[in-house]
Amino acid sequence: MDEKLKAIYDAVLVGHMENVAAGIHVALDADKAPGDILDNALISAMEEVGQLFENGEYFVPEMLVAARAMKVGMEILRPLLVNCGIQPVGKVVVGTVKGDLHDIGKNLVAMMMESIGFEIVDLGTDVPPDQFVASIQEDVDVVGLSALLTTIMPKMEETIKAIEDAGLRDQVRIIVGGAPVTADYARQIGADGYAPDASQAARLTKGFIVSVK
Ligand code: B1M
Repeated sequence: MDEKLKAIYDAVLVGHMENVAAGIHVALDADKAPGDILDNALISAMEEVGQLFENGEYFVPEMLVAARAMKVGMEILRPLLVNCGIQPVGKVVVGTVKGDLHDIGKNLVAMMMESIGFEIVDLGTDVPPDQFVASIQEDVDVVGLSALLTTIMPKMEETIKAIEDAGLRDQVRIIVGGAPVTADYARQIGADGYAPDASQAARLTKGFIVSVK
């Protein structure tokens, strides 16, 4: 790997925000293309972070600091990428369902998805079914529902039902997750997928896009 990109990659892996920003400025000054920096430094580093997490070598804190460092990089690159005409991989609406205020896991899921190139519409927490429905514009590919409270899980089913009732179910894939949610539960309520953690949620979502586009 090019040494300027490697410096950014290594800084993301250890979550060093200042070094990510400095590394990107050095790379841009050396005429590296923003898309090259995005794909071969930021995104590839986050893919490794996801792998380390799945292997049990990284835990939530390491993933969070890496995702934040990645975000710093994205903020520098985003306007340049827009100018280059680089399109996001796809668009994902995420939110924690009605009645549930937990957002740390959902934020991590959003950050991991953003880090591999998705545009994210984050509806926040305590999101009622009709707000999810209203967020589904033509360009939305995937809706991600998060819940941490067992008592609130039925709101996921209600949200999926509301999307169905609005005639939008065929337009989007729906994935669900959160500590009490299981793959069986996801099937039972008619979701298209379940992911136990942020890294697998990002991978699952990318898989949907690759299979469609
Ligand atoms: Co609350 N809380 N909490 N809480 N809280 C839990 C979840 C609980 C397990 C604690 C306990 O009793 N042991 C329990 C739920 C029990 C249950 O129903 N199973 C609980 C409770 C009961 C409550 C209150 C009711 C307490 C009260 O007021 N009596 C209350 C509810 C408020 C409400 O939501 N209406 C409440 C409040 C809070 C705080 C506000 C204090 C705070 C939330 C702060 C915040 O989120 N901004 C809080 C916290 C921090 C927790 C614990 C300690 C940590 C949750 C967390 O952030 N984990 C939690 C106990 C615990 O887990 N040890 C607890 C870290 C996070 C990275 O993991 O969210 O699981 P997680 O996300 C993972 C995966 O689940 C997955 O990926 C993430 C990253 O890998 N994932 C997805 C998540 N969403 C996904 C979506 C996907 C795919 C994967 O696709 C779309």
